[in-house]
Amino acid sequence: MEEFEEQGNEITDNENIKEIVESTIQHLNNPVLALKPIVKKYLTRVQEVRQDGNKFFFSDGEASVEVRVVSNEIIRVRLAPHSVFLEDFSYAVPVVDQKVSTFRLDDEEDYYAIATNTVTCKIRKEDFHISFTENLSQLVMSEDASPMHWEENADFGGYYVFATKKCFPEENFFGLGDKSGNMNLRGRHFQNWNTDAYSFGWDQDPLYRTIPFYTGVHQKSAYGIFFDNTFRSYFDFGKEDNEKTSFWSDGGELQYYYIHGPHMMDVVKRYQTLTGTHPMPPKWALGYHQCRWSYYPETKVKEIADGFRSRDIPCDAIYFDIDYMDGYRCFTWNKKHFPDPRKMIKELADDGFKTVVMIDPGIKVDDNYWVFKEGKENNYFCRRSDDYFMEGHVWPGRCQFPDFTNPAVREWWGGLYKELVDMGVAGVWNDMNEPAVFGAGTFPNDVRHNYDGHRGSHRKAHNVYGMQMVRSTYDGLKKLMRNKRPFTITRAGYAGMQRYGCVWTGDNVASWEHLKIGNIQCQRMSVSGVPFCGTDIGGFSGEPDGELFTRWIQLGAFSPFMRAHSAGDTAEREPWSFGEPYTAINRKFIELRYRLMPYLYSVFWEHHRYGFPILRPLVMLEQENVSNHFRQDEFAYGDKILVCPILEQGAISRTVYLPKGQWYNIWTHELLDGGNEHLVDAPLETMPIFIKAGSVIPEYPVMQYVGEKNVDEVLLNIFYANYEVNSFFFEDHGDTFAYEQDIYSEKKFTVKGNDRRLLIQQKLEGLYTPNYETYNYNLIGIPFGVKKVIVDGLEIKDYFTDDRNCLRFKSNKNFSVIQIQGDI
Ligand code: MIG
Repeated sequence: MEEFEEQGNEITDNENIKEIVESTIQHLNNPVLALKPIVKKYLTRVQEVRQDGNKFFFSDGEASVEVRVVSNEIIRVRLAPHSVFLEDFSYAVPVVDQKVSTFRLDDEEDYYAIATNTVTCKIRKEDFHISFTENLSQLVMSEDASPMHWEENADFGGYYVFATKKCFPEENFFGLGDKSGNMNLRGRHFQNWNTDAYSFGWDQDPLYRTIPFYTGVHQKSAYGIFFDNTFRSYFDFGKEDNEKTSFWSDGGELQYYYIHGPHMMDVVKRYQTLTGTHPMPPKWALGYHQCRWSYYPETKVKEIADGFRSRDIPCDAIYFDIDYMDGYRCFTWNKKHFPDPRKMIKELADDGFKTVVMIDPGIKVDDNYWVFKEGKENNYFCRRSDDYFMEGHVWPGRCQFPDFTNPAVREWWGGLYKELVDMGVAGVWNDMNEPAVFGAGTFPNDVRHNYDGHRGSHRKAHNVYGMQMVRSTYDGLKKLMRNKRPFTITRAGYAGMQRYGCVWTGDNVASWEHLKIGNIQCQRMSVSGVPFCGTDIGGFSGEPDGELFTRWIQLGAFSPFMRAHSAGDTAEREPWSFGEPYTAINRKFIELRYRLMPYLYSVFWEHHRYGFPILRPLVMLEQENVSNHFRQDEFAYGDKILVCPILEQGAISRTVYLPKGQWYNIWTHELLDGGNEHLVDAPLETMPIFIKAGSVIPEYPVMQYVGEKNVDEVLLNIFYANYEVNSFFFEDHGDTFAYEQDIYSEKKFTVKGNDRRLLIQQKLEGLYTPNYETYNYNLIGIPFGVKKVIVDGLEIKDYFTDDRNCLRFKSNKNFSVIQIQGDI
């Protein structure tokens, strides 16, 4: 045993001994490692503290810990085993420091305490345990179970780093982005290593994206941990030990942010203040997208486009998967299948279709191919540590791969889209950027990356490769499109990826189980800071029947990103492929998507501007109700609409839990009390959808694509409530960045009713004036006989009650107060 040096804490507790013995045995079983001593070290007693502005440095004589007050609610912790911190650089968090009102350090007998107005971070002197307490309730939100520790990595340099925290009884966990299986993460173990996971299964791990951020909820309160480390990382939520939660990684710095709630919504919003929100997408991107591997030749594309228009099924985008290229060479066209792409794209655009094309990272090794030549001449491709190029086989055959972690490469790559943009391409789809390589899976660990000047091996850069690719795509398109909003979609990514594009969940399967997986995945991405997400509607591989496809379209109508996609070897898969009654139902739900477009667009704005997620699982609506920690089917779409997809074959009804408050069934207008479960009818032509009482839901006329028609009037659906509810309605030009200069209109509606009156108020803000003049009202659920309608003091005679018992009238869009009066 003498070659095993145990330094640091005197290890008395059994758990730690078990851990050491186990890692020792593992170590001895590995013939390479067995020759070297392992050194597993723990922080020991705190010996000194030093303050530098909002940073506090604690030392045990050898190792140092930095505790940095980022804001009143966010505190960052970093560990430096030999007191030398790594350069402070992160792809996820562009700017660390935010506003803090006050903070102070207290030197108590047993601990140091750094307190902001909201939270206190305590560092126990005796053993360096770190904990976070909510000031108001004195509740300990998160607390070390053992001190932070590390192990040298003799092969690569650096350390394996570990944090182990207490897992409180009844504590549940949510987030981590791209995971399959149940929403609640408790009792499970996860790994983050971006992986091309074709036809992944329930609970398969890891998948395509890495988002090392989770929210813990216990004692009715929530907090978050963001472990900003790009190496292969691991999370254990009480699996190995019911009372411990740990996270660790194969290198890099032990650096994490504690993010305070107390509500899960606060945690996610604050996480987005660190990693950013999604920019406003071009409005058309919220429409329906049709994709296929692949539509070619041109006649096929036209046939699909005509198929939508001739059947009056709305669609905004058509995708070109890899086969549009010449021998899978990115930025080229197969001239046999697409003799005049410019003309074709123009014709599609004239018919209201946006063209989205795929671009992969693998560049064919071919000295007659300009992209390869430029990359080679400028040394833009990734190299192995012994200086050979990183080569691997992908679709084009032998390929080399740009190092997207190099800013010069990103700039170059962004410019390569010029010709496509000139031709009229409106969006770009980045695939295979885990990065995926046939056979090997991905790059070997020794591949070197620039990492924006903070050089490293593929171990460090792997998980950010895809994010840096889509970043380069997004930034390049933004320049080329002269500040029109780009549309980009990526498969791989890392925390913060939402600043550069939307995502789809990868190669799913046409099965009912995958419909469930996808429903949870989109919600999980949403509470992990990535709001603009969707699944391949219908399932990528395999064959859905009409029922499954229609149920998937219904769910997809409420996914922030709505795209049907299918693999090349499957049967035709357009919304009309299954005949009636499916075609009509699919049309009805795609139309619903377009009718609700102004609502979705407003919800997107609330995300972009204020950090609210678009999809909100029930735990986020009512975290204090522990049964919601286990409910994962129904979700809120924005804060006004509750959706419960039908996930079972043959179902014609299902139970739905409605959160507290009152809810209108969108189909029947029946008013139901929340805080309960209800059995709801759901024959194939409907899906349970509920609107919160008091909501104002703006609606546009159905269009075959966004912008097809001028909006002459906006329909305001107003749902009566006997309490006060606020709603937002956002509008702007829809495709520029003028909103950054405050050129938009934000309307706030307040609805308040009693048993004889309903009051509707509107407040206008912003510098944008929409073109229409009129609101058309549809008032639902008024419990009294209407005697008077008064708009801004003037009585309106022109109102009526329609056959669904809704009160209908019109007014100028600039009203301030409407009063609906019953008998006095
Ligand atoms: O090796 O481009 O996930 O959406 O259709 C497969 C062909 C490569 C994987 C993507 C899928 C896409 C397919 N791609």
